[in-house]
Amino acid sequence: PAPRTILLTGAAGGLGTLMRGLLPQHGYDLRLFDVRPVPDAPDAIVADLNDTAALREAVHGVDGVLHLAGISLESTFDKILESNIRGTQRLYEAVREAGGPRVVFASSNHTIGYTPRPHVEDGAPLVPVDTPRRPDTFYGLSKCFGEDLAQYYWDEHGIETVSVRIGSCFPEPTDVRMLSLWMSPADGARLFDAALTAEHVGHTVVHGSSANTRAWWDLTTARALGYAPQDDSEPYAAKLLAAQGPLDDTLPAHHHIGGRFVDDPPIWPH
Ligand code: NAI
Ligand code: 15L
Repeated sequence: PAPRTILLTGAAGGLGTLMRGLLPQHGYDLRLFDVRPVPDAPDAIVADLNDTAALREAVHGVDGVLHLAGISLESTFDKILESNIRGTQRLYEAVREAGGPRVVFASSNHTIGYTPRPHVEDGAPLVPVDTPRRPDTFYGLSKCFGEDLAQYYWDEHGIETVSVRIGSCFPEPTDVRMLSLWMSPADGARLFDAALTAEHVGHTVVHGSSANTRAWWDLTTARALGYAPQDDSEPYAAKLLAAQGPLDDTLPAHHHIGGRFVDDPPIWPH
Protein backbone atom coordinates (compact mmCIF):
# COMPACT_ATOMS: atom_id res chain seq x y z
CA PRO A 1 0.00 0.00 0.00
CA ALA A 2 1.04 3.61 -0.55
CA PRO A 3 2.77 5.15 2.46
CA ARG A 4 0.45 7.08 4.67
CA THR A 5 1.57 10.56 5.58
CA ILE A 6 1.39 11.41 9.23
CA LEU A 7 2.32 14.48 11.21
CA LEU A 8 4.77 13.63 13.99
CA THR A 9 4.77 16.37 16.65
CA GLY A 10 7.61 16.32 19.15
CA ALA A 11 9.91 14.92 16.46
CA ALA A 12 13.07 16.26 18.13
CA GLY A 13 12.35 14.50 21.43
CA GLY A 14 13.47 11.11 22.68
CA LEU A 15 10.39 9.20 21.56
CA GLY A 16 10.07 11.27 18.40
CA THR A 17 13.63 10.36 17.45
CA LEU A 18 12.96 6.66 18.07
CA MET A 19 9.77 6.80 16.00
CA ARG A 20 11.49 8.64 13.15
CA GLY A 21 13.69 5.57 12.90
CA LEU A 22 10.95 2.97 13.20
CA LEU A 23 7.70 4.20 11.65
CA PRO A 24 8.95 4.34 8.03
CA GLN A 25 9.31 0.52 8.25
CA HIS A 26 5.57 0.39 8.93
CA GLY A 27 4.88 2.29 5.70
CA TYR A 28 4.63 5.85 6.97
CA ASP A 29 5.88 9.08 5.46
CA LEU A 30 6.55 11.48 8.31
CA ARG A 31 6.01 15.21 8.39
CA LEU A 32 7.98 16.50 11.37
CA PHE A 33 7.07 19.26 13.82
CA ASP A 34 8.84 20.51 16.94
CA VAL A 35 9.65 23.80 18.62
CA ARG A 36 13.30 22.71 18.52
CA PRO A 37 15.16 22.03 15.28
CA VAL A 38 15.07 18.36 14.35
CA PRO A 39 18.59 17.06 13.65
CA ASP A 40 19.18 16.00 10.03
CA ALA A 41 15.69 17.07 9.01
CA PRO A 42 15.82 20.39 7.14
CA ASP A 43 12.16 20.04 6.07
CA ALA A 44 10.86 19.81 9.63
CA ILE A 45 8.41 22.49 10.69
CA VAL A 46 10.08 24.28 13.60
CA ALA A 47 7.25 25.96 15.47
CA ASP A 48 5.43 26.09 18.76
CA LEU A 49 2.15 24.23 19.24
CA ASN A 50 0.59 27.62 19.89
CA ASP A 51 1.44 28.87 16.38
CA THR A 52 -1.90 28.28 14.70
CA ALA A 53 -0.68 29.18 11.19
CA ALA A 54 2.14 26.64 11.45
CA LEU A 55 -0.27 24.01 12.78
CA ARG A 56 -2.65 24.58 9.85
CA GLU A 57 0.21 24.04 7.42
CA ALA A 58 1.39 21.01 9.39
CA VAL A 59 -1.92 19.13 9.40
CA HIS A 60 -2.88 19.98 5.81
CA GLY A 61 -3.36 16.77 3.83
CA VAL A 62 -2.07 14.33 6.44
CA ASP A 63 -3.74 10.96 7.07
CA GLY A 64 -3.11 11.05 10.80
CA VAL A 65 -1.32 12.84 13.61
CA LEU A 66 0.99 11.26 16.19
CA HIS A 67 0.98 13.91 18.90
CA LEU A 68 4.09 13.54 21.03
CA ALA A 69 4.97 17.22 21.50
CA GLY A 70 4.71 18.71 24.94
CA ILE A 71 6.44 19.07 28.24
CA SER A 72 7.20 15.48 29.19
CA LEU A 73 8.05 15.91 32.88
CA GLU A 74 6.78 18.02 35.77
CA SER A 75 7.01 21.81 35.40
CA THR A 76 5.23 24.94 36.56
CA PHE A 77 1.50 24.97 35.99
CA ASP A 78 1.88 27.96 33.64
CA LYS A 79 4.33 26.17 31.35
CA ILE A 80 2.23 23.02 31.35
CA LEU A 81 -0.84 25.12 30.60
CA GLU A 82 0.84 26.75 27.61
CA SER A 83 2.37 23.68 25.93
CA ASN A 84 0.28 20.70 26.98
CA ILE A 85 -3.16 22.19 27.52
CA ARG A 86 -3.46 25.21 25.19
CA GLY A 87 -1.06 23.72 22.65
CA THR A 88 -2.99 20.46 22.42
CA GLN A 89 -6.31 22.31 22.10
CA ARG A 90 -4.86 24.40 19.25
CA LEU A 91 -3.69 21.22 17.53
CA TYR A 92 -7.22 19.76 17.74
CA GLU A 93 -8.67 22.96 16.27
CA ALA A 94 -6.28 22.68 13.32
CA VAL A 95 -7.23 18.99 12.95
CA ARG A 96 -10.92 19.89 12.99
CA GLU A 97 -10.42 22.59 10.35
CA ALA A 98 -8.50 20.08 8.21
CA GLY A 99 -11.45 17.69 8.19
CA GLY A 100 -10.40 15.48 11.04
CA PRO A 101 -7.45 13.18 10.42
CA ARG A 102 -7.17 10.77 13.35
CA VAL A 103 -5.00 11.74 16.31
CA VAL A 104 -2.89 9.36 18.39
CA PHE A 105 -2.23 11.18 21.64
CA ALA A 106 0.77 10.46 23.86
CA SER A 107 -0.93 10.21 27.23
CA SER A 108 0.93 8.83 30.21
CA ASN A 109 0.90 6.45 33.16
CA HIS A 110 1.01 9.65 35.25
CA THR A 111 -2.76 10.10 34.66
CA ILE A 112 -3.08 7.24 37.18
CA GLY A 113 0.20 7.80 39.01
CA TYR A 114 -1.31 7.75 42.50
CA THR A 115 -2.84 4.32 41.91
CA PRO A 116 -1.06 1.79 44.18
CA ARG A 117 0.91 -0.74 42.18
CA PRO A 118 -0.99 -4.04 42.08
CA HIS A 119 0.67 -7.12 43.57
CA VAL A 120 -0.17 -9.25 40.56
CA GLU A 121 2.23 -11.95 41.77
CA ASP A 122 -0.08 -12.40 44.81
CA GLY A 123 -3.23 -12.61 42.71
CA ALA A 124 -4.20 -8.93 42.44
CA PRO A 125 -5.89 -8.07 39.14
CA LEU A 126 -4.13 -6.00 36.50
CA VAL A 127 -5.12 -2.32 36.56
CA PRO A 128 -7.93 -1.88 34.03
CA VAL A 129 -7.94 1.00 31.57
CA ASP A 130 -11.07 2.47 33.19
CA THR A 131 -9.51 2.70 36.64
CA PRO A 132 -10.26 6.15 38.17
CA ARG A 133 -7.66 8.69 37.19
CA ARG A 134 -5.30 9.82 39.94
CA PRO A 135 -2.77 12.22 38.38
CA ASP A 136 0.46 12.58 40.29
CA THR A 137 1.67 15.96 38.93
CA PHE A 138 0.46 18.99 36.95
CA TYR A 139 2.04 17.05 34.07
CA GLY A 140 -0.22 14.04 34.71
CA LEU A 141 -3.18 16.39 35.10
CA SER A 142 -2.45 17.85 31.64
CA LYS A 143 -2.55 14.34 30.17
CA CYS A 144 -5.97 13.81 31.85
CA PHE A 145 -7.04 17.02 30.11
CA GLY A 146 -5.70 15.73 26.80
CA GLU A 147 -7.74 12.55 27.13
CA ASP A 148 -10.88 14.55 27.98
CA LEU A 149 -10.20 16.92 25.09
CA ALA A 150 -9.98 13.90 22.79
CA GLN A 151 -13.30 12.56 24.10
CA TYR A 152 -14.90 15.98 23.59
CA TYR A 153 -13.61 16.36 20.02
CA TRP A 154 -14.99 12.88 19.26
CA ASP A 155 -18.41 13.54 20.77
CA GLU A 156 -18.72 17.11 19.47
CA HIS A 157 -16.86 16.98 16.14
CA GLY A 158 -16.37 13.31 15.24
CA ILE A 159 -12.55 13.55 15.43
CA GLU A 160 -11.11 10.13 16.30
CA THR A 161 -8.32 9.67 18.85
CA VAL A 162 -6.48 6.83 20.46
CA SER A 163 -5.01 8.03 23.76
CA VAL A 164 -2.00 5.86 24.54
CA ARG A 165 -1.06 5.92 28.22
CA ILE A 166 2.60 5.27 27.65
CA GLY A 167 4.44 3.50 30.45
CA SER A 168 8.17 4.03 29.88
CA CYS A 169 9.36 3.98 26.28
CA PHE A 170 13.14 3.95 26.20
CA PRO A 171 15.64 1.64 24.51
CA GLU A 172 15.99 -0.38 27.75
CA PRO A 173 14.32 -0.40 31.17
CA THR A 174 16.61 1.36 33.65
CA ASP A 175 14.95 0.64 37.00
CA VAL A 176 12.85 -2.01 38.71
CA ARG A 177 9.59 -0.08 38.29
CA MET A 178 10.16 0.08 34.56
CA LEU A 179 10.18 -3.70 34.37
CA SER A 180 6.40 -3.42 34.81
CA LEU A 181 5.80 -0.40 32.54
CA TRP A 182 8.40 -0.72 29.78
CA MET A 183 7.33 -0.32 26.17
CA SER A 184 10.17 -1.27 23.84
CA PRO A 185 10.55 1.23 21.00
CA ALA A 186 9.68 -1.54 18.51
CA ASP A 187 6.45 -2.31 20.40
CA GLY A 188 5.79 1.44 20.60
CA ALA A 189 5.92 1.64 16.80
CA ARG A 190 3.62 -1.43 16.59
CA LEU A 191 1.13 0.16 18.97
CA PHE A 192 1.15 3.56 17.23
CA ASP A 193 0.68 1.79 13.89
CA ALA A 194 -2.29 -0.17 15.27
CA ALA A 195 -3.75 3.02 16.75
CA LEU A 196 -3.40 4.86 13.43
CA THR A 197 -4.99 2.10 11.35
CA ALA A 198 -7.63 0.25 13.44
CA GLU A 199 -11.19 0.88 12.32
CA HIS A 200 -13.79 2.81 14.28
CA VAL A 201 -11.82 3.85 17.34
CA GLY A 202 -13.98 6.82 18.36
CA HIS A 203 -12.00 7.85 21.41
CA THR A 204 -10.21 4.82 22.80
CA VAL A 205 -7.84 4.84 25.78
CA VAL A 206 -5.16 2.16 25.83
CA HIS A 207 -2.27 1.21 28.06
CA GLY A 208 1.06 1.32 26.23
CA SER A 209 3.66 -1.25 27.18
CA SER A 210 5.32 -4.42 25.99
CA ALA A 211 4.09 -7.90 27.04
CA ASN A 212 5.99 -7.66 30.31
CA THR A 213 6.05 -10.69 32.64
CA ARG A 214 5.80 -8.23 35.57
CA ALA A 215 3.03 -6.09 33.99
CA TRP A 216 0.84 -4.02 36.29
CA TRP A 217 -1.80 -3.02 33.79
CA ASP A 218 -4.19 -4.59 31.36
CA LEU A 219 -3.55 -4.40 27.59
CA THR A 220 -7.02 -5.56 26.44
CA THR A 221 -8.01 -2.31 24.69
CA ALA A 222 -4.60 -2.05 23.01
CA ARG A 223 -4.81 -5.63 21.74
CA ALA A 224 -8.33 -4.94 20.46
CA LEU A 225 -6.79 -2.41 18.06
CA GLY A 226 -4.66 -5.21 16.62
CA TYR A 227 -1.59 -4.51 18.74
CA ALA A 228 0.49 -7.65 19.26
CA PRO A 229 3.47 -6.81 21.49
CA GLN A 230 6.60 -8.86 20.83
CA ASP A 231 8.87 -7.77 23.68
CA ASP A 232 9.14 -8.37 27.44
CA SER A 233 11.36 -6.58 29.98
CA GLU A 234 12.10 -9.85 31.80
CA PRO A 235 15.60 -10.37 30.33
CA TYR A 236 16.62 -7.15 32.15
CA ALA A 237 15.10 -8.18 35.49
CA ALA A 238 17.92 -10.09 37.16
CA LYS A 239 20.51 -7.37 36.62
CA LEU A 240 18.22 -4.51 37.74
CA LEU A 241 17.00 -6.41 40.82
CA ALA A 242 20.57 -7.32 41.80
CA ALA A 243 21.64 -3.69 41.53
CA GLN A 244 18.57 -1.99 43.05
CA GLY A 245 16.74 -4.60 45.14
CA PRO A 246 12.99 -5.22 45.00
CA LEU A 247 10.41 -2.44 45.30
CA ASP A 248 9.73 -1.42 48.90
CA ASP A 249 6.09 -0.45 49.50
CA THR A 250 6.96 1.73 52.50
CA LEU A 251 8.42 4.22 50.01
CA PRO A 252 5.79 6.30 48.14
CA ALA A 253 7.82 6.17 44.92
CA HIS A 254 7.81 2.38 45.04
CA HIS A 255 4.21 1.96 46.20
CA HIS A 256 2.56 3.90 43.36
CA ILE A 257 2.41 3.38 39.60
CA GLY A 258 3.79 6.89 39.04
CA GLY A 259 7.07 6.09 40.78
CA ARG A 260 9.09 9.12 41.80
CA PHE A 261 6.59 11.50 40.14
CA VAL A 262 4.47 11.09 43.32
CA ASP A 263 7.02 12.66 45.65
CA ASP A 264 10.15 13.83 43.84
CA PRO A 265 9.16 14.41 40.23
CA PRO A 266 11.80 15.00 37.57
CA ILE A 267 11.52 18.63 36.48
CA TRP A 268 11.40 19.80 32.84
CA PRO A 269 14.71 21.58 32.30
CA HIS A 270 13.77 24.44 29.95
P1 NAI B 1 10.75 14.71 25.13
O1 NAI B 1 10.71 15.76 26.18
O2 NAI B 1 12.06 14.07 24.81
O3 NAI B 1 10.16 15.29 23.76
C1 NAI B 1 9.08 16.20 23.72
C2 NAI B 1 9.28 17.11 22.52
O4 NAI B 1 8.18 18.03 22.47
C3 NAI B 1 10.57 17.94 22.61
O5 NAI B 1 11.37 17.75 21.45
C4 NAI B 1 10.08 19.38 22.73
O6 NAI B 1 10.91 20.31 22.06
C5 NAI B 1 8.70 19.29 22.09
N1 NAI B 1 7.81 20.34 22.60
C6 NAI B 1 7.59 20.67 23.90
N2 NAI B 1 6.75 21.71 23.98
C7 NAI B 1 6.44 22.05 22.70
C8 NAI B 1 5.63 23.06 22.14
N3 NAI B 1 4.96 23.93 22.91
N4 NAI B 1 5.55 23.13 20.80
C9 NAI B 1 6.21 22.26 20.00
N5 NAI B 1 7.01 21.28 20.48
C10 NAI B 1 7.11 21.18 21.83
O7 NAI B 1 9.67 13.60 25.57
P2 NAI B 1 9.52 12.11 25.05
O8 NAI B 1 10.05 11.18 26.05
O9 NAI B 1 9.98 12.03 23.65
O10 NAI B 1 7.93 11.95 25.08
C11 NAI B 1 7.13 12.27 23.97
C12 NAI B 1 5.68 12.37 24.42
O11 NAI B 1 5.26 11.16 25.00
C13 NAI B 1 5.44 13.46 25.47
O12 NAI B 1 4.17 14.05 25.24
C14 NAI B 1 5.43 12.70 26.77
O13 NAI B 1 4.65 13.36 27.75
C15 NAI B 1 4.82 11.38 26.32
N6 NAI B 1 5.22 10.25 27.16
C16 NAI B 1 6.49 9.73 27.04
C17 NAI B 1 6.87 8.65 27.80
C18 NAI B 1 8.19 7.99 27.61
O14 NAI B 1 8.42 6.96 28.24
N7 NAI B 1 9.10 8.51 26.79
C19 NAI B 1 5.95 8.08 28.81
C20 NAI B 1 4.65 8.69 28.85
C21 NAI B 1 4.30 9.73 28.03
C1 15L C 1 6.46 9.94 31.41
O1 15L C 1 5.31 10.34 31.25
C2 15L C 1 7.63 10.74 31.00
O2 15L C 1 7.35 11.54 29.87
C3 15L C 1 8.85 9.87 30.71
O3 15L C 1 9.99 10.71 30.62
C4 15L C 1 9.06 8.83 31.81
O4 15L C 1 9.38 9.48 33.02
C5 15L C 1 7.81 8.00 31.97
O5 15L C 1 6.64 8.78 32.11
C6 15L C 1 7.86 7.08 33.19
O6 15L C 1 6.95 7.10 34.02
O7 15L C 1 8.81 6.29 33.29
